[in-house]
Amino acid sequence: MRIAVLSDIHGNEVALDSVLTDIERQNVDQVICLGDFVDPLPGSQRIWQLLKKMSIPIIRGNHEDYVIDFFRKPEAGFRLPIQFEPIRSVAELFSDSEINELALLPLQIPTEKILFCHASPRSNLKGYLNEIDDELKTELLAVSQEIIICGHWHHIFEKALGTKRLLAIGSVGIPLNGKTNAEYAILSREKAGWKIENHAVPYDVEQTLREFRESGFLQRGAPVTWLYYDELLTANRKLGPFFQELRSQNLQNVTKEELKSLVQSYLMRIGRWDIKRY
Ligand SMILES: [Mn+2]
Repeated sequence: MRIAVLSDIHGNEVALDSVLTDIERQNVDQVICLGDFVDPLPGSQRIWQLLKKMSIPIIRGNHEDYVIDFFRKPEAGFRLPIQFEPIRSVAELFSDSEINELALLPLQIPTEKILFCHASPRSNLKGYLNEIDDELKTELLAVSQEIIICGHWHHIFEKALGTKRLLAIGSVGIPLNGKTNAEYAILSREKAGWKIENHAVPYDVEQTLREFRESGFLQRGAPVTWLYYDELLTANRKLGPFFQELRSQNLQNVTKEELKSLVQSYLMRIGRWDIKRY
């Protein structure tokens, strides 16, 4: 049994195409998607149509939730209205019935030996990138499967707790492991148990960036899309650290213009500001 596991496509059709071509050569029995296939890139809705056509199990990630929430209640604002500006453009791509379909996607897919989820068994947003604390310990021990596999972090790791393994796989669409290759994983059952192979597939990043610019999505979702753009270009984390800084300075309720200058100074400070690009 070989299962290809895809996560965090984030609307990146070019990366997904490269991954699907690679999977054709890998002799897999099953493909599964762990969520966050939408936002911020313009291919988000076409990817949903493609995944449906593939008839594979699909989990609802936090970005699908953002799009659903925004679509249904744009007037209610948003959890952090400015941070999620790119979602406006993405939500406009979807029809009512497609949004209803997204809302029906499950948060977990349990099998006998493996539990598939987005960020963690209990949430598609909250999980554990760093230490296994008591909360995670309790959560993991309550799971009956021996393997828990998640996406969400765009960062590959594996943690063990007794006989249980927590595996996080990389991202197809916004890899953040330092190399701009589309990442996915293959789980295979061997005599000794399940084995995980992480695959990194080269894709045409320039084409993705061009589509981001030419669709107008880069401009309309600014300044948050500036951070995504640089993540695509470098495969290094920008959104997480930037918003962590904002939180630590209690600067979450700033205006769009203020946010623009904060993002700009952040990118300047780390040597990544390029006015021509934006
Ligand atoms: Mn996520």
